[in-house]
Amino acid sequence: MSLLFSNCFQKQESDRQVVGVHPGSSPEQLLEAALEVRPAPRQMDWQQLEMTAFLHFGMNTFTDQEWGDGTDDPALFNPDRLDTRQWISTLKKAGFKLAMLTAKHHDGFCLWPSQFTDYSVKNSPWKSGRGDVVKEFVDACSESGMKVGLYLSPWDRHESTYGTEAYNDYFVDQLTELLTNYGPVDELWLDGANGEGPNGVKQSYDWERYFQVIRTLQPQAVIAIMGPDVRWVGTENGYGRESEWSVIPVGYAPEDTSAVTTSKGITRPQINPMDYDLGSREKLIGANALAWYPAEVDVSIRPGWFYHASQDNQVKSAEKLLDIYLASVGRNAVLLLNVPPTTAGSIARTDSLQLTLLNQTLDEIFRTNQVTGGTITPSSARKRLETGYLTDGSLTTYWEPEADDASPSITVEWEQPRLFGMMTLQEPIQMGQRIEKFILEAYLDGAWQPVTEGTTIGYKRIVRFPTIKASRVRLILPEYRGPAPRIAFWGLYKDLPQVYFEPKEMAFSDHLRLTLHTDDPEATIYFTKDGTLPTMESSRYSGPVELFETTEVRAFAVSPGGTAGFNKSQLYNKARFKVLLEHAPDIRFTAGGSLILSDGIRGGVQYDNNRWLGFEGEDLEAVIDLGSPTNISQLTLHFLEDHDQSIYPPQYVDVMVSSNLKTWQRIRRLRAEETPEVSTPQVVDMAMNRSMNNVRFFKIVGKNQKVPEGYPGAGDPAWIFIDEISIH
Ligand code: FUL
Repeated sequence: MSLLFSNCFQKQESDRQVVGVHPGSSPEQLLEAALEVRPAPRQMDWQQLEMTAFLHFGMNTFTDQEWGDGTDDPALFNPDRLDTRQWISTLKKAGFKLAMLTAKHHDGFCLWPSQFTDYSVKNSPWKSGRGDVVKEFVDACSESGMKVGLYLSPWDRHESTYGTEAYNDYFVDQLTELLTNYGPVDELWLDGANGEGPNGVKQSYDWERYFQVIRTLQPQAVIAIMGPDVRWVGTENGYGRESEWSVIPVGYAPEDTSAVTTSKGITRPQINPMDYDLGSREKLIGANALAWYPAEVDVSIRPGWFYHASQDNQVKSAEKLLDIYLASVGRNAVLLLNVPPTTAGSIARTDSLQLTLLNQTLDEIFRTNQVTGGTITPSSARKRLETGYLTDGSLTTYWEPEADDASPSITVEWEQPRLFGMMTLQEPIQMGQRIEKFILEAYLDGAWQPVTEGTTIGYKRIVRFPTIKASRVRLILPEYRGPAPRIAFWGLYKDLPQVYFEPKEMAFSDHLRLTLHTDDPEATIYFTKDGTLPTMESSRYSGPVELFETTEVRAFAVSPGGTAGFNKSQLYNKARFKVLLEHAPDIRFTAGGSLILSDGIRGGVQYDNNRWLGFEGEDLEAVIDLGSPTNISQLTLHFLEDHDQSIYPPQYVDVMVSSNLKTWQRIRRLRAEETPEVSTPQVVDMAMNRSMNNVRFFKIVGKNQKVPEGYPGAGDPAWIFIDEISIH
């Protein structure tokens, strides 16, 4: 078999970050090549940071924009209370190991006094033009041992040379300033965005030249996103892939294979980071170069990347952040969480509060590894498996079964049963990535039973599953690359006690019997029914609770050790009257029953959010029972209109009344007002204003129509979607 072992640019490191493969290699040869790929030292260091933070700060902060166009006046940038120490100490306390600042975003405004442009802090009133945010940032980092990352946008909407070769010189000059004057930098983030500059022209970026400059000036820095060391995971929602390979084909053309090593410098990997599968065995077929190219998950704690006061109440909760942590760090990636400083120059209180809570939560969960207290027995071991090898947190001590062990597994057993709902696994990735499948089983009721399973592990994999109690569990590794799998770390942890509501959110007519559960049998549940936050002083749950009115129930659980789970809340709405439907809605759009039509809450514009009742091609016919003779002045029906989904309000609605449910008298025909053509979904009200005394029964008949001419699906039966009938 022929492999071209290439050492990527840094010859002295003799690393195997990129391994070239001859075109036409067999699947076995490709697999063997994949096993040879190793992280470069800089990638190894970066991967172990686990939690890194993004700080989007700049002109956009002050103009309340996401993408400035490069024309905003430098005078607008005035962070007179800038407190970079507050940024770094907040992030440090929350467990972040690297902070990355947007030294220049797409608007081109530089947060340091670059000598190559006037569009920078030196022309802002801040510190009379003598300020330097990059310097204050790196100083704060070095004071507290935080690693430094810099984002420098290649797309520049201000710089006049953008779109010409001179811009590549400009970019290199700026990189050189940043990598020479501010001490060590551990990550350089080069975004691929390539829009038009001020002259309406796009730039052809000289990536290889940029990479050379970075490698030369700061060889320990990983080059992310467009660079060869760190890959964008492919989403910005915080969720990585379940199967995440760090060894992937990088798509160099065959004639380029040598280019990853030689005078041409470092070649940019050619991949589609958004592919569902990047590194499976099937994906390796046809590859001519394989690289260690691990994933980074970038996501913002707020909807935007920059700070906007209008998003202060949309900060992700610690509970959501925990989920993101599990789906990034826990899926073989590094988390890059954006926490944008405010116009006041600091991280907002809401954001830092959620970060602190996240940190406490991670501490709680991962403090006690249950595997530590158990007796470990491997199916076989190449060397003796010393105590602690699997739990000491070091990647250099690991377990490896004999190569002839047909079903490698490790068992852990305790004298007393343990509770757990999370598992962490790590491979010693300094020797590559091998595992393709793992299974966790527990010995319960006299037999081995599956608990959870997964595919890749890589640097770290965390899986969450419903809490179980067992005194013997085993980890089976049925599929792997190479002669044997290797495990460097095995952790089993107790999850936070979670509260479940039964039934879930719903409308009820007379009363509702609510039960609360927790997956930790020893935990205590506290709850409130008045909308206030529950504490350990609140009611203690001891059995089903009867609800007679619309109620918001809030609850949390506490384990005997004092570990509290997240607060959960559910709203139970008492329906104001009964609605009986002549025909049932479509099975997909029942919203849990017709009571939802009178629960006092309108559906919003999303047709499939489980609040709307949907009827396809048939009329809507409903009888309303107000319970007793009532004086009313208005009846309003709320329908949805969403042309893409063929949802239209009825052609007309007949409103009828009755005193005996037998004879009906039509009192009004309602028509929807002609609305101007809208492409976005909207709620359409059809109202009858009329004072009536002593009515108890109404009937409404909504005439379904065909999708009108000129709309998608014209001539087909339309859908009627209704939520809420309001009667006053
Ligand atoms: C993107 C940019 O366009 C966004 O503004 C943000 O900086 C994000 C992290 O990268 O490509």
